[in-house]
Amino acid sequence: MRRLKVVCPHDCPDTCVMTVDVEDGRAVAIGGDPDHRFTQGFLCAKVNHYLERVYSPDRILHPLKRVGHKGQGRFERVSWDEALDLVAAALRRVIDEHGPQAVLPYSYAGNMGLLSYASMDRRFFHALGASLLDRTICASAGSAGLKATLGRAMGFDPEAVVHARFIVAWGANIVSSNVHLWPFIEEARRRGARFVVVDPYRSRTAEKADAHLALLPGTDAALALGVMHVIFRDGLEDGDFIARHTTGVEALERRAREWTPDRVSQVTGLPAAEVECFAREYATHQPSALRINYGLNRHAGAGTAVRTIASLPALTGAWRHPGGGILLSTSGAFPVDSEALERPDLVPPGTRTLNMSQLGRILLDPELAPPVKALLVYNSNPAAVAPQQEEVHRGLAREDLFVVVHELFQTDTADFADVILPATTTLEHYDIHKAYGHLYVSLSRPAIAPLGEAKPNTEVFRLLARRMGLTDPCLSESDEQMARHALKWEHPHLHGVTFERLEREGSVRLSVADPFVPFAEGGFPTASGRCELYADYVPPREGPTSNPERARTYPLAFISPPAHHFLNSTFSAQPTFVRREGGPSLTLHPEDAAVRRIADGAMVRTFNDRGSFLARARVSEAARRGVVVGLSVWWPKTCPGGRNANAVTSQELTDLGGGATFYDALVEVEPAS
Ligand SMILES: Nc1nc2c(c(=O)[nH]1)N[C@H]1C(S)=C(S)[C@@H](COP(=O)(O)OP(=O)(O)OC[C@H]3O[C@@H](n4cnc5c(=O)[nH]c(N)nc54)[C@H](O)[C@@H]3O)O[C@H]1N2
Ligand SMILES: Nc1nc2c(c(=O)[nH]1)N[C@H]1C(S)=C(S)[C@@H](COP(=O)(O)OP(=O)(O)OC[C@H]3O[C@@H](n4cnc5c(=O)[nH]c(N)nc54)[C@H](O)[C@@H]3O)O[C@H]1N2
Ligand code: SF4
Ligand SMILES: [Mo]
Repeated sequence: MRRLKVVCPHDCPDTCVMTVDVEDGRAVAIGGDPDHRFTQGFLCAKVNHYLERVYSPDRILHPLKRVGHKGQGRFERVSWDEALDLVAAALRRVIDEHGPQAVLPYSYAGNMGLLSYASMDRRFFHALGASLLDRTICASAGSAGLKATLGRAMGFDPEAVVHARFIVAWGANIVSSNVHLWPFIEEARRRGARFVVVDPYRSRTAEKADAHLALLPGTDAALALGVMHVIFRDGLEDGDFIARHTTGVEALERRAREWTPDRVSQVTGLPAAEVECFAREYATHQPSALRINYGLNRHAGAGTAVRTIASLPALTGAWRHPGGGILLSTSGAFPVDSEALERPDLVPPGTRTLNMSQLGRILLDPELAPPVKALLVYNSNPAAVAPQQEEVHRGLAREDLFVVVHELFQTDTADFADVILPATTTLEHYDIHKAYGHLYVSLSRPAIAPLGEAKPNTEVFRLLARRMGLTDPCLSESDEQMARHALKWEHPHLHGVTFERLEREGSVRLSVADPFVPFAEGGFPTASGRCELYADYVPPREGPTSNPERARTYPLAFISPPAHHFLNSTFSAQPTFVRREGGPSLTLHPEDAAVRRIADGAMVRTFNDRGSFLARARVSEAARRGVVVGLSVWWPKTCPGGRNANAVTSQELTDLGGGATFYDALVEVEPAS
């Protein structure tokens, strides 16, 4: 038996290193790497069962072509040669008739390895001249907000949170979606830290908190303005840090003056006393750590909210201390060479960019010129995860749209395919990983041979490039060649780190201080070199207080955060996890349930003018009044009625970054007949 190490590729801040025991070419056991400082020897509730996924009888192991009508899900096995010929012929036909921009890639973070996420695929589409995809479905509003205030997606060293005295999980369900941070928070609490959660829903993380501020969705910036109000009113600011390392304090202070705790209370639905208390504790307990996350990123004003909240630590000087400051993503600390990986220089000038959060609109737009005629989907399941599902499904069902899906499982998206190509798991391919929740670079080597005829993303696009007669030498580079150029090795954060060392050690911490205290002495990577303070509140498009007219018809704010045992729509059809989650549900407050005559366990219909879905009611105070919660993301075809939470979400975008607004949706709920 051999023990090997591979990296978990899923869209999760923890990027764990796992151990895989292999016997006669078969993986027989899996675990968290005990030697890795962030993984700490354990995996999450999902990936603990990874071998069920790798060896699932439901895996797609051979190329398939459609035999039934679109969306019906009837396919027949073909050889790789035939599948590639079909795809190449269709792409040629589309390009001849409509030009290369009628081809659209659609991918996201099903696999976050640097090679699997964006390397040969991008080179291929760039060389082809395909439309570009703006990958906005998750993090773009927050990235834009963070960049505006701090200059880059960076924050406190997550391991240093043990030193914090006051920790806030703000729009962050750490126990479910960032579980390897939890032991560090527990250690801080053993040392006396207070832990507060800001979340409209009593999540698993909120259940464990010292205090839970259940505000209305999308009102976070108003809460932050209230905190600033109290800081200035009571003279709790760090004048020295502000003077030396920030710009814009006067305008910020003027704005904050308008946000009395009473006004904050009206907008957020929190008692004014709770706002006061939170503000005073935040300002006076140092180091204070704000772990903000994507839960507060899915509203119309999300970019401004992150920009505003990211201004808080500079006001109190929290950045001075290990574990102090704010953290959304560590990804900006990694010197990734995306020019080398993706070759944007190959993009023909004038190529258009289409926003992935509006896929339905794009596919149904009669004016789009050229129309999208070929869609190549990989690392993503848009029929489940993209907003406004009716439009997405109608678009994917277009008879004149050629759809290729590279997948491991027969997802709802794969049901719409003309050609399905089988993909490998992380155990079966090579990759190199950064992280967005810690500071380690890791190399992942195959532990077992690909199952059936499965191929990794890089190989699929190498093969397609050849089939399409594309000859740029970069289109035939090997995975290892690309990995060698994936990082800017001469960057100071990689001082002393080489590719060879990575090969030897598997996972290496960036050569930053330990603990890393990025802005203790200022040095913000903004244009001014200072933290660019800013504060404003952009209300949710569909909030009960911000859009009372729409709220008359659809009075409840709907959010659909990840279920504990799912990872977006990955794992959502794996029997163990379906059993544990117990079927699609809608949590609503007892008072909201009572006026609608909804009993716990009853089937309910959640609807608005965009669509509807069915789920079982969970009547519980875990949802605050006026907010209903549908833990996600279920596969639509496994839901009663064939639709999931995204039936009611909208394709409108965030203020900054063009992000999706999944949690900005008003709905009504009724008993299902
Ligand atoms: N188990 C599990 N882990 C995951 C994922 C998963 O699906 N399952 N997904 C991965 C991915 S892609 C991402 S982006 C992250 C997502 O994980 P997080 O970044 O933690 O984001 P969410 O779970 O979407 O939301 C976190 C919390 O924010 C709350 N929330 C919703 N609206 C608001 C709001 O307006 N304000 C505030 N303050 N809170 C709000 C939600 O109720 C939820 O409890 O996790 C990753 N990890
Ligand atoms: N209602 C609602 N909708 C949401 C969210 C929500 O909280 N609520 N969350 C949003 C967020 S944060 C995100 S990030 C998006 C996520 O959206 P996606 O990135 O589409 O994530 P998944 O649904 O997990 O789908 C990823 C697919 O990639 C496949 N895959 C895995 N590895 C590989 C590989 O190596 N190669 C190929 N070709 N395929 C692979 C998996 O089998 C899976 O079906 O969803 C968004 N949608
Ligand atoms: S999903 Fe996240 S927590 Fe689970 S094993 Fe992968 S990286 Fe670790
Ligand atoms: Mo995400």
